[in-house]
Amino acid sequence: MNQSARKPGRLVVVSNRVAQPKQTSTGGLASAMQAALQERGGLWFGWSGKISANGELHRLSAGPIDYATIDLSRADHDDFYAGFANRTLWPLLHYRPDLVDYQRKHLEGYLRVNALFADRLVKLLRPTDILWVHDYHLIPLAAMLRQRGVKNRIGFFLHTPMPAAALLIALPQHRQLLETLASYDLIGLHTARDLRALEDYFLHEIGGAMRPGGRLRAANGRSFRAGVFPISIDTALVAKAARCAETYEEIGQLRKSLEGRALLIGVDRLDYSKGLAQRFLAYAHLLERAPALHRRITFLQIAPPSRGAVPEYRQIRRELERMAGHINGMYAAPDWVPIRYVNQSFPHSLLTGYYRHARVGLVTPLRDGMNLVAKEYVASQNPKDPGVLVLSRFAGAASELEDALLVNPADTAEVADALERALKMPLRERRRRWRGMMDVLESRDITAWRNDFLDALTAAPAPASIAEPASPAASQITLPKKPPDGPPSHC
Ligand code: GDG
Repeated sequence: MNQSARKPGRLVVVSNRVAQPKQTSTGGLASAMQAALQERGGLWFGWSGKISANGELHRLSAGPIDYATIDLSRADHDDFYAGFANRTLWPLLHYRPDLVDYQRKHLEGYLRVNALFADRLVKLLRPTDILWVHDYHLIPLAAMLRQRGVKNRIGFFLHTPMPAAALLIALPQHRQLLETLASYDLIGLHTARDLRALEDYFLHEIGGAMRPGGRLRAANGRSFRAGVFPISIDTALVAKAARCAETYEEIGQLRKSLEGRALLIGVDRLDYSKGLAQRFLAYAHLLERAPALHRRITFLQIAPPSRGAVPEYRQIRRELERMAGHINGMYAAPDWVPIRYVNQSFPHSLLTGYYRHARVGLVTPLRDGMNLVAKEYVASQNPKDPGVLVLSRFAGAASELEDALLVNPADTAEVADALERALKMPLRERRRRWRGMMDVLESRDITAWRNDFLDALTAAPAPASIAEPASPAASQITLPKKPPDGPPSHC
């Protein structure tokens, strides 16, 4: 039995969205949280996904797990979720300052919803609970809970990259917002690069210090630990699902439709961080310079739409439709379509079957915290005849999957080279590379990830025992009377 399972106290998971029982499309993270909650007993708290005027609290229990979700008002949803979280923080955290739309009203909404979460959650907590908060939507939540007297251990995991300090300081009010991270006891990041960026920001931009034992001390006096915890997948489960999918009718139909052509596959939420436009260009580059490959390969890009309320996402959708149409118009033949571009989502088990059938997995985000598709593609392969992963250096997964063909997604010629190499790669090399990556995924799967994080959080010094001044008060973030220097809506 692992250490975290032995510790008393419920686990309380807090995330923007909650995977409730009986919801079909639960991903790896949702299953990992459900397994941890099942093991310790606990509560999962977050937004219900519904919009209503009265902020209704919904309660549901399934075995040892309680679910508590709240509705958001239209204004809260627009300012917090569609605004500050997804039009300010998301592009900033993905190195896209050109897309950052900072509006004071959105920051106010973000703080308002975090305060609403804290108000509702504090009433549900018990003194022995251990809290695990997820992602960029909830940066100031611990500070707001501490203001309300919460002394429990609170951990935070950032699922996105942590960008370089030089970029973070472009965010108006960055110090007041990001210093609230010090109210957590443990901060988990995907890679050593993300950890360096966080340390650099605290140490060199906002006057923090490194304490003995590697704890970071913020200028406001509170100290916390930050560490690298690369998220993973349920490797054995994915491998099994992919084997089982061989018998699915849909997989048979795909195989038949390919008529012996090699399949290249990409699976990504429709998001500008995923580098889909650059990927399409790289594929066009390959078709242009290797006519011998025409009719012999097919690229299937699955891209379920996401965040349709945010204008940038509607724009990328239009752009990709145009590009796919253009490439097919240039190169298609009466009996061959070079790109199959599919804007819909599929059951996860079916996806693993598609991965298994693909000779090349194309995972080329411009920036990605980890990228679980890369790991799922590897775990889905047939060990006797595995495909090749072409992976962006800027996905967190690149720090672990060194046997992939690593590329800079902005260099379309380099990506085209890698695709050609992957398509021609001898079986022996494919097997060697796959084994190297699978070893990583077998030794560090999603269960190891959650246990490592929870063990580290449980081992962190109890918050009450740390001599410290009052934690930073996120509600005290002072909004400037007039906009700071620089253009008002872009930084
Ligand atoms: C964020 C970070 C980090 C995709 N299409 C379908 C579908 N998926 C599943 C995949 C995979 C998951 O969604 C996507 O995970 P990623 O990691 O690739 O990307 P994000 O959604 O951006 O996730 C990322 C992750 O958080 C975890 O920390 O790795 O960097 O951005 O599991 O298989 N699932 C189903 N149908 C689809 O059509 N059922």
